[in-house]
Amino acid sequence: MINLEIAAAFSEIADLLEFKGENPFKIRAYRRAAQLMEAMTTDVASLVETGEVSQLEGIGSALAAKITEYVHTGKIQALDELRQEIPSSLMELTRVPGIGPRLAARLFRELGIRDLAGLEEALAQQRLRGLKGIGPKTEASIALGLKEMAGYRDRRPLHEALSLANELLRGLRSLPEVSRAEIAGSIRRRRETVGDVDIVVATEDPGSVRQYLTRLTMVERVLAGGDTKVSVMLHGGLQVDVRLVTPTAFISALHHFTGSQAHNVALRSLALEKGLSISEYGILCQETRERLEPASEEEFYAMLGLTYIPPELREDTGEIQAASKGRLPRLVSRGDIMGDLHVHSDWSDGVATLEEIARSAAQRGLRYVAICDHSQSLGIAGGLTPEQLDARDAEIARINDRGIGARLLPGVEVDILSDGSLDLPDEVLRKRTVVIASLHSGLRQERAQLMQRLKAAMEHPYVHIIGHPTGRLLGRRGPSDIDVDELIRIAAATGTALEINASPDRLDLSAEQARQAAAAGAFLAINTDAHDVSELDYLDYGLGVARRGWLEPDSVLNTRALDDLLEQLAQKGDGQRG
Ligand code: DGT
Ligand code: CA
Ligand code: CA
Ligand code: ZN
Repeated sequence: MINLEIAAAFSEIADLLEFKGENPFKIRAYRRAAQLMEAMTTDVASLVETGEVSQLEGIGSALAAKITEYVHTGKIQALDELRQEIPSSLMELTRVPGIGPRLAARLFRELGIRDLAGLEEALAQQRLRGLKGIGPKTEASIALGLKEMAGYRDRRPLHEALSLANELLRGLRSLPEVSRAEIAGSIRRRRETVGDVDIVVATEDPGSVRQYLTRLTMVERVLAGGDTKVSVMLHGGLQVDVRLVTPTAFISALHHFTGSQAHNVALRSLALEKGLSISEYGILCQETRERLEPASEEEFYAMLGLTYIPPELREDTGEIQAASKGRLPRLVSRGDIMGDLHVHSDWSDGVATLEEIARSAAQRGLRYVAICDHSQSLGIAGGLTPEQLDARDAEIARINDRGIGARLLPGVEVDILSDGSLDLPDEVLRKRTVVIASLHSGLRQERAQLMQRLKAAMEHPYVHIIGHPTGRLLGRRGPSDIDVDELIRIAAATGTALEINASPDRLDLSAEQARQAAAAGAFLAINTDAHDVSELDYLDYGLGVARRGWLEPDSVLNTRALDDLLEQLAQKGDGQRG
C-alpha cells in the first residue's frame, strides 16, 4: 500500500530535517504523520481523491499537499531536495550508538567528518573531544558504539530488510508477467542480520519485470540490469538482487539463491556422490544428461535422498546428515505457539490497555498472555509497586471474568538488582503466575558478579524465566559478559526457562545459544516483550531464532496448553520449596 511508502518518506524527511537542526515541532509533525500513515488501514490514495486527506487529524495542509504530491507523482520534491543537500553517508553516522542527527551534523560541519571511515579516523586522533560539550568519556562511548557496529557494517537487522522485501514481493506478485516470486537468501533463512535482499521471480517476460523494478520509487539507482538478474539500490542503502528465471527453473533457482553457500557446497558434493550435479537451473543426471526440474523444494531434496530441510536450518551445521537419516527436528512453528509470556501493559511502560492486549492476542490466535510489567526500581519504565501490581491484577481478573479475548496471566518482569537480590519481596512474587527476572542495570559488571546475580535469580523458587539473558541490543550494545554455558547449566538444573526475546533489536538468546540450551535440557520461552499490540507480531522473529536453533515444540514453554503451562510453572516453586 502506498501508505507505507509515504510513511517511509516522512520519516526520512524528519531525519534529514533533524540533521539540519530544523524546528523540532516541524520534525515531530513529520514523525507523527509517518506513524499515522503506518497505522492507517484505509488507502490514503482514496482519501486524496475524495479530498478527505486534509481532514485527517494531525495532517496539516503542508503535509496533505505532500501526500497528494506523492500519490499523483510518486515523488516528494522537498525530500528529493533534502537528499541532494545531505549525502547518505552522513546519515549513516546516525546509526552509530550515541550519535543522533544533531551530533552527526556538528561532526560534519565542525570536523568535516562525512562517513564512518572519517569518524573512525577522528576517534583515533581523539579529535572529537575538541568539540564543545564532548569530553573524553563521550568520545570513548562513541568509540565503543562504533566497535559494536563493526560486525554490522554493511548489514541490516532482519526486520528492516524483511519489511522492504515484503513490500517489493507484493509489487512483483501483482504483475501479470510474474507467475511466482519468493524471498531467498539470508532473509529466507531468517539470519538476524542480512547483507542484501534476494528475490527469485518466475517469468517468461524478464524485460517487463526489469522495467518495473528500475522505475520503482523506492529505488535510488540501478546497479545492474540484465535478463537474468536485476540489482538495485534502495534509498537508505539496501541492495536488492532479483533473479529472473523461467517458471520451470523456479524451484532450483529458489533453492540455489536461498543458500547458505556452505549448505549448497555440502549439498553439491553429496549430489556428486549420487551421480547428480546441482545448479541454479536444475539437477542434472550425469549419466543420462537428463535435467530434473523439481516442482517443489520437498521434491528437490527427495531427489537427493533427503527429507525436506527448512531454510532456517540450511547452514551446514549437521542438517544434511540429519536429513539423510530422516532425523531432522520437527521445528516449532507458528501454529504451536499458544501464548506470549512477556508483554507490557499501560500499567508500566507499555501503551496498550489490558483489554486491548487480550483482544489483540486472541485475534492472533493466542490463548494466553502473561502481563509482565516492570517492577518498582525501574522508575523510568513506570515500574510497579506491590500495591499497583495488586490493583492491576484485580483488573486482570475482571477482564478474564468477562471472557474478553486471550486469558491474561498476572505476571511481572522483576529486576535483578546489582547485588543479586530481586526488586520485589517473595510474597509479592508468589502471587504472580509468571515471573520473569531480568538484568536492567549493572550490565557492565564483571563476569563473576553477573553470574552470581543470574544464579541467585534462577535458584529463586518463584522465578520462572530469565528475560533477555545476555542483554545485547543488535548493532548498539554487545552482550554482557555472561558465561552462557554456565547460564544454561543452571537453567536446566533449576527448571528456569531462558527467554528468546523476539524484539527485533534484541533476539536474545541467539539461535546458537538457544540450540545449545535445548540440547542441555533447558526450556526456552519465545516472548515478544511487546510494549504495544502491534509488537505482538514480533513473535515471528522469535520463531525465526527458535527455528534456526533447531527447537522442537517440546523445548518451548509457550507451546503448552494453558493447564499444562500452569502446572509446569507451579512445579518450580513446589520442587524448590519441598
Ligand atoms: P547475506 O546477503 O550476506 O546476508 O547472505 P546470503 O546468504 O543471502 O548471501 P548472498 O546474497 O551473497 O547470496 C544469496 C545466496 O545465493 C547464497 O546464500 C548462496 C547463493 N549463491 C549463488 N551463487 C553465489 C556466489 O557466486 N557467491 C555466493 N556468495 N553465493 C552464491
Ligand atoms: Ca543476501
Ligand atoms: Ca545477494
Ligand atoms: Zn526487560
